[in-house]
This record gives sequence, structure tokens and C-alpha cells, in this order.
Amino acid sequence: MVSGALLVLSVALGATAHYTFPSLIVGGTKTGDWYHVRKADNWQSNGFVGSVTSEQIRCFQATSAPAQATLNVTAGSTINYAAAPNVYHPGPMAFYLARVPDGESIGSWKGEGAVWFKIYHEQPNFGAQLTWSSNGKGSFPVTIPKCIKSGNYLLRAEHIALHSASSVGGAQFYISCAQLGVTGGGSTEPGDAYKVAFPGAYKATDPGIQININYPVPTSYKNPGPAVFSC
Ligand SMILES: *[C@@H]1O[C@H](CO)[C@@H](O)[C@H](O)[C@H]1NC(C)=O
Ligand SMILES: [Cu+2]
Repeated sequence: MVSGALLVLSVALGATAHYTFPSLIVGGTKTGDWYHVRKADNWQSNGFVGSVTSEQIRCFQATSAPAQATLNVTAGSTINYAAAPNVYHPGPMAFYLARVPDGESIGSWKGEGAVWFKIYHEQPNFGAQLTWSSNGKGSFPVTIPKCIKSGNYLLRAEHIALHSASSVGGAQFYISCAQLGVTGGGSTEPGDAYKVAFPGAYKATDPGIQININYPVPTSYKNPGPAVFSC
């Protein structure tokens, strides 16, 4: 009886445990779903990207399509990316930016090529088991670096769910791209060593992507992708 009930519970959790990143929170106010964030292909299914070589690993869009609006933010300020419902799997959050080339429209720019630099990634807490502070949360602060050039950017949110990542292709990627207009920035251009392409940045066998987080309990975690850029 007990094990049957647990099985039903775990199946139900598995079905509902997926999520999206559909909106931003600015000054405590949540903006509309898929308003400043490009509508991702999982907007109904809450599903994930499983292949790091697919086109969807960039913005979770098989075909690039614009958001309804671009949000202006001041360089150096902090906004929040919202999850819906919450991030229910263990694994790291990360944020990347890509600057839209001058003269290009943010709605139609696809973010192709080595244009993405990472501005945050999450490390786990180590102990008797691995824990992630993102687990169970629905809102994630992201600070726009103060020194980057003003202009239009795509802000890519990524959560890698690692609960079944011990075999190749088992990690689940939850991704969205928001459209930002960064104002009041500086003059710093992140160097080429910080910039990666999606797809291209990750390999399915990267140690932070193919990993057994349960046994033996890891004592270190190497986030995939480039080093984090900071001013
Ligand atoms: C966003 O900032 C740009 C550049 O400063 C400005 O042209 C535009 O009007 C702003 N948009 C909004 C909605 O405030
Ligand atoms: Cu899930």
C-alpha cells in the first residue's frame, strides 16, 4: 500500500515537475507571460530541451520569434527572472547575455554565432547530499553588469535539471530568452574567451551535464560553458 501510494505520488510529481521561464519581475512587479520573454516552444508542455546540439538549446525556439516588447533596464541594476510554476528539479541556474549588433532589430536577431557570455551560474551546496538553492524557487535575481555597453541584449535563462543526468542525454535544459534594452552602460566588451555559441557551448558529456548527483555524492561541480564574465 505504502509503496503503491509513493509510486503514484512520484509519477504525479514527474508529470508536473517541468517548468518554463515566461516572465520578468521588475521592482516587485511581474510582467506578463511571454511579453518581454520570447515565447518558448515549451509554453504549453513545460517540457525541456534534451539535446545540447539542437537549435532549441539557444532560446528554446525551433524557429526564432520575437517577444511582444523589449524591457529597458539600467546597467548595474537587478531584475528577477520568474519560473512557472517553480524550479522543481535539482541543478544549476545560469544567465547569459548576447548583445544585438548595432543596426539589427532585437525582434528578428537570432543570436547565432559566438555572441553569448555568461553573467551568472549557480554552484551547489556540498554535504551528505548535493543541494541547490534554486530548488523549489520561482524567482531568480540577475544583475546586469554595470560596465557593458548600452544597447539591446537577449538575456538567456537556463536551468539544467540533473536528477537523471548520469547517462548521456539525461540532463534536462529549461531555457528562455528575454529582450532587454540596457541603458546607462559602460564601454566594456567581454573578450572572445567569454563568448560561446548555442548550440556549440556544451557537449553532452561535459562533466557538469553528464553527472550522477546522487552516488557517490559529488564533492565538486564544474558548471558547463565559459567562465563567468564580471566587470
Ligand atoms: C528604451 O530605451 C531606448 C534608448 O534609450 C529608448 O529609445 C526607448 O524609448 C526606451 N523604451 C521605453 C519603453 O522606455
Ligand atoms: Cu520535470
